Amino acid sequence: MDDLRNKWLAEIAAASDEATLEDVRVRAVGKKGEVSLRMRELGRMSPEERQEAGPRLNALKGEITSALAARRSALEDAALDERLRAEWLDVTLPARHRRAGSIHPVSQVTEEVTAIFADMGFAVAEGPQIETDWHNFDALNIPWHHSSREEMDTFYMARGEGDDRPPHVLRTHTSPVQIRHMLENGAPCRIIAPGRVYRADYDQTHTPMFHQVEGLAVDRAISMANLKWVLEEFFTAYFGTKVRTRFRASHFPFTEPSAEVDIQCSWEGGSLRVGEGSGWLEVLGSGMVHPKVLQAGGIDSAEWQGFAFGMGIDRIAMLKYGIPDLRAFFDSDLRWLRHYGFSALAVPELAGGV
Ligand code: 2NL
Repeated sequence: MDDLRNKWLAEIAAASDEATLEDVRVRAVGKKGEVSLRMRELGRMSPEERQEAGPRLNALKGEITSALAARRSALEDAALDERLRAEWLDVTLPARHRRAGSIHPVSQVTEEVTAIFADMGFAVAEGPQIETDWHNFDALNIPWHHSSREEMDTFYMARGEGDDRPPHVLRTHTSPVQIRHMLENGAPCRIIAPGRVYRADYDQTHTPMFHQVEGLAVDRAISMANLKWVLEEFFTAYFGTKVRTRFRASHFPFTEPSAEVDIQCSWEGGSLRVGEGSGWLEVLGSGMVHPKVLQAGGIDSAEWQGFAFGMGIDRIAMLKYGIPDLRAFFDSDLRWLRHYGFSALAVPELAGGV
């Protein structure tokens, strides 16, 4: 009995993990374990022998069972201590540095322009960047022989043999968005159409993709005077200082009369300042919508008239934020983006009250 006791207590003490300990338990006090087999032998003993051996075997089984439990809990404690040691983590350490992205000047300025015109009751209209040549040219009274239609200036979509769909182009201005808006919504209307436009042109001051915002207001009694007020209000809010405008007679196929618009500026010490001085800077084209364009938009030109204008977003972004090189806008150079970009958390500020 003592040999049996010493043997199993030694095995329990030597078990160094829970699997080994479970194996010891099965071999000692499991159904076919050594202690259980001994207990079964009690039946073959004389009553005297049984009286002597029975309680001792029971006591031994109890002793082994509690030794197993004690060893199991010691092993569990050791495993927990090991995890606590290995999985230690300093939650007070500073977080890993993650660089925040920035808002591109074109996005920032589009937001600013949209907010200013929204205050004057203009909604934003959007449309496809691939247009039919009808929406991009014909509806705008741009004749067949007009230079802008030539493949030198316009990106035409490739067409396969037997493709009988109308010719498509990458829109060269956002005017087709306004044509679609007129066709779908009729008059009166007050919208701006900001977005990407494409022209086959690449040099110091031109990129093949750039951004434009056009505006359109159609009503019964709208005039060039309303146009001038809206534009002066816009530039004053955009640049945060009172800005005078100068209208020069011009010509576009889609407006009659047409005017190019300059804003007041000064050139002193090589730096440009908008809203002061006696210089002028051309920033915009505009005019009264040509009756044929209203008709192409499904609007009765005997009852309605309107003004329209178009300007480059990239250009007015360069002017406001002092960005010298247009081509760098679309290089995706991270250093440029960090330098000229805006915080996503900075709400566009508007100097509306000036
Ligand atoms: C420029 C010239 C202009 C328009 C765009 C327009 C649109 C419709 C009808 C009439 Cl749907 N006009 N847009 C009008 C005049 C000028 O842009 O030099 N942009 C940079």
